Amino acid sequence: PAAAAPAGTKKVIANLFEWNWTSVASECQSTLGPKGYGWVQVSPPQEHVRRSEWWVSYQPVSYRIESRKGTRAQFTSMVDTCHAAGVKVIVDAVVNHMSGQDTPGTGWAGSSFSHYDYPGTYQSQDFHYCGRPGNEISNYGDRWEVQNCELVNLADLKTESEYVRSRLAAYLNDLLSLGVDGFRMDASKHMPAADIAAIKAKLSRSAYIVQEVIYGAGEPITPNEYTGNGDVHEFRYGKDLARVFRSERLAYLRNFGEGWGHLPSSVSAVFVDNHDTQRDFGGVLTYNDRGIYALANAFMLAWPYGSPTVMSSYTFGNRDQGPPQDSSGRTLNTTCYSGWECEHRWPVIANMVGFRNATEGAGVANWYDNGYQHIAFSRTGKGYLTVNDEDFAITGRSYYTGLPAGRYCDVIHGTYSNGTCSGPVITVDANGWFAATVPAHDAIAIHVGARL
Ligand code: LM2
Ligand code: CA
Repeated sequence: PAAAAPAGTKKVIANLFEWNWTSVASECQSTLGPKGYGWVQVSPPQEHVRRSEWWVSYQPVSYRIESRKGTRAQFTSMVDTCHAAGVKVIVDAVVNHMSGQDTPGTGWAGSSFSHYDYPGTYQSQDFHYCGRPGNEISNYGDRWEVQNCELVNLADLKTESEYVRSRLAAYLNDLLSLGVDGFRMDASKHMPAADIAAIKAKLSRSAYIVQEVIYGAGEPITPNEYTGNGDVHEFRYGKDLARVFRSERLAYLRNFGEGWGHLPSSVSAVFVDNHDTQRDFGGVLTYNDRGIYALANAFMLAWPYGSPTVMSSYTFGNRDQGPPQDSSGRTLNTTCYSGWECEHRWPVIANMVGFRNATEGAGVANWYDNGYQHIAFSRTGKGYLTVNDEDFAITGRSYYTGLPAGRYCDVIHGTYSNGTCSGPVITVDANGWFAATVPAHDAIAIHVGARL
């Protein structure tokens, strides 16, 4: 059976894209743990080619845990620190391929390599040479080609071979021995689901698995094929959500998820944007959309579909630009709001993680919409969200929440801590109603975990 969404009540994942290990560790302690994030997803930790772009991480040259993000010792200490803060660690695992550089070189940690030769790890017989032009994938309508040719020149591993499977499993088992809790399986579409299953079967203990299979209309390889191995990223979610916010009606969201043809909720991993879609997919909502981006994340965190990941980016001008780094290429420590966006810290987003945790397991009730851009719903007995994305304030309305009477912190505008609320307080009456004004492009959220 498919692995469930990340286990435990704290299921929200923060994707600290390209953060170095030291910074991830301190973030677990200072923010992720305290705010209720259950997981942190980190960028690929293995040795990679030496260049400045972000995507060097996706060009492995060996499985030494040495990268511009830090050493093996720093990685290990990060895992321990995050665990101590109650945060589990998901590693982005690059297993479909090795590097894509045509000229030989030396990796980050000094391993020499050439295309199709990684001394001590893989040799030429471990790769696919599909025989199509440049050995390159060009037709996504051809299943065989997508899985046996090269994705942007990246040396494509024979994941059907016993040796390759064992070598990949040894890498993943090494990470498990350091305490890692789960893997994002990069480029999963480019490997048959059965190959991933075979690698998973060689793992020394259970781990959360989330597979990257980008849905493409009409393509023969579908996300559904992979659900037997674990969760699968639902790329339609962020695309559809962006379209709704940009050009349609929030009222359409009343059956968002399975009702839209998305994967079954129990195996679906969702996000507003990720490191690829914020660069390449045009149209998804990103940090550049500021308030609307926060509202979309608030909706994702309040809506009980799938396992949500909150993206955390560094600021970039062009798509290849790497993270802030020193002259020798080491990733600099993160400084939020200066070169780094830290969306996961934005008060609306961070506070809605608490909403997600407090409402876990409760269904949707009391849906309301005005037919256009104003919606509201409760999470039965646990929480209530209303989003007004109209260009005007909604005044003089009362909302039926079904929540116990009491005074609740509006976690969109205030932070609840130690029994106090830094923002407005919403009073739910004995019949479960409250009255409030919702400004244009704004929201109100209350939940039983932030009751005064
Ligand atoms: C993924 N999932 O399936 C990652 O999420 C995505 O970010 C990766 O692409 C891709 N698969 C391979 O792991 C990135 C990036 C590419 C970059 C590759 C390899 O989006 O632009 O390709 O990583 O680093 C770059 C150059 C490309 C060149 C290739 C090989 O852009 O032009 O191909 O390196 O040298 C000739
Ligand atoms: Ca492949």
